[in-house]
Amino acid sequence: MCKNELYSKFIEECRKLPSVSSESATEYSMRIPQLLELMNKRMSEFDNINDLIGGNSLKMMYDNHRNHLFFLSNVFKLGFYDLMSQTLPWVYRAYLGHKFSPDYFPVALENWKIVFHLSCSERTSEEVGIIYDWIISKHEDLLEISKDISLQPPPVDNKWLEMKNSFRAALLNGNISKCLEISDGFIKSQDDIPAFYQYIIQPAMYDVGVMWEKDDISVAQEHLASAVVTRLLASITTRNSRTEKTKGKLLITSSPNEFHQIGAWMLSDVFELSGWDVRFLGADTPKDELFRLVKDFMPDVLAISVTMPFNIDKAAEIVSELKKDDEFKGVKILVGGGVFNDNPELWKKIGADGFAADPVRAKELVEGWNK
Ligand code: B12
Repeated sequence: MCKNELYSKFIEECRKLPSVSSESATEYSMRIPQLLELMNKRMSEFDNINDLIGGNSLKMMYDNHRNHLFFLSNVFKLGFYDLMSQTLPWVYRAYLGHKFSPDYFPVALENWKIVFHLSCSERTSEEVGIIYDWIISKHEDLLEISKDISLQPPPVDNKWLEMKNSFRAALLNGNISKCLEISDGFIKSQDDIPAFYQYIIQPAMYDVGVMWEKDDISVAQEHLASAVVTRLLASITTRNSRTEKTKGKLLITSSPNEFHQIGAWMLSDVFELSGWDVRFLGADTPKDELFRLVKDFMPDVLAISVTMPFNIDKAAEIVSELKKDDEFKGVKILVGGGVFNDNPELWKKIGADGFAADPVRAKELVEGWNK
C-alpha cells in the first residue's frame, strides 16, 4: 500500500473511533497535573530511559508529556479526531528527528494507560484506553506515514523562491542588514507589505520550522531567526505611516499559552496600514486581562491567533464566554493561525464568527462583515 493510501486509511479509521464522554474528557483534563507527575516519575525511572529519549534531556521528555496531555485533552473535549490524525505523524517525525527511539512511543503509550488506571475513574481509564490502544496498534503505520507525510510548507511560487531562500539564509545567520536589504528591495510602497509577509517571511519561517523538526538547526538558531524577523517587523511597522483610522477597531492577540506571535503581528500591520484602529497584544495574553481590555476598547473584531493544537481550548473558552455576555454582542470573533490552517473546519467547532488563512483574506472577510 502506498503511503498516501496508508495515511487515508489511518484518517478514516481515526474518524470512526468512539468518542470520549464529556465526563471523562473533563476528568482527563482536570487531572493533568497528577497524570503528568506520575508519568514523568515512571518514565524517568526506566533503566534505558536515556536510549529511549535518544540522549535528550529529561526536561524535553517532560515538556513532551505536558504537550501530549493538553493536546489529547483538546481532542477529547472537541471530539475532533482529525486533529489527532493530522498531528500524530508530526509527533512521530519530530521526536524521531530529535533522535528519540522508535520504541519510545509504545513504551510511553502503555505507561500512559497505567497512569490513567492509577489516577482516574474506571470509566475514564477505559474510554481513553480504547484510543491509546488504537494509537499503539498503529505504531508501525505511523513510523511509515511519518516518513513523508509532513506539515510541509505550502509550495512557494518560483517567482519568489530565490529571494525567500536568501532571506531564510540571512535569518539563520542573524544577518539583519541582509534582511533589511531584501525587504527594502521588495517593499517599494506600503501596498507591497502584505505580499512581502506572505511570500517571503512566512515561507522562510515555515522552512525554519521544518529544519527544526528534522534537527537540522538548533533551537538557538530558530530563536535567532524569530528575533531577526521581530526586529524587521518592528522596522517595517515604524517606517510606514498610518492612514486615518476610520475602518473599525480590531483587537488582536495570541491565545493564552500561545507563544507564536509573528503571524498575529502581520495581521495587525495589514489592518493598521489599511486604516483600522488596531491594538496588538502579542503572545500569551491571559484570558481575564484580555476581557478587561475588550471591555475598555470594545473592538468591532477580536482576532485570536492559535498555532498549537494544545491551545485550542483556551481560544474556545474565550469565544464561549464572550458570546455568552450581552455586553459584547457587537464584537465579532475572527480566528486564525497554524492549527486552523491545518484544520480548516475547526473554527466552526469553537463557535468563532470566521477564519482566514492569511491577513489579506482576513481583511476581505472582515470588511465584508462591516458593510
Ligand atoms: C518561530 C517559532 C517558534 C517561536 C515563536 C516566536 C515568536 N516570537 O512568535 C517559539 C520558540 C516561541 C516556538 C515555540 C514552540 N513551537 Co514553534 N515554531 C516557530 C516557527 C518556526 C515559525 C512560526 C512563525 O512565525 N511562522 C510564520 C507566520 C507568519 O506564520 P503563521 O503563524 O502561520 O501566521 C500566518 C497565518 O497562519 C495567519 N495567521 C496567524 N495568526 C492569525 C490570526 C488570525 C485571527 C488570522 C485571521 C490569521 C492568522 O496569518 C499569518 C500570515 O500569513 C513554526 C513553523 C511554522 N510552520 O510556522 C514553528 C512551529 C509552529 N512550532 C512548533 C512547536 C512544536 C513549538 C513548541 C511546542 C516547541 C517546544 N517543544 O517547546 C513551542 C510551543 C510554545 C507555545 N506554547 O506556543 C511546531 C508545531 C507543530 C504542530 N502543529 O504541532 C512548528 C510547526 C514547527 C515544526 N515544523 O514542527 N516556536
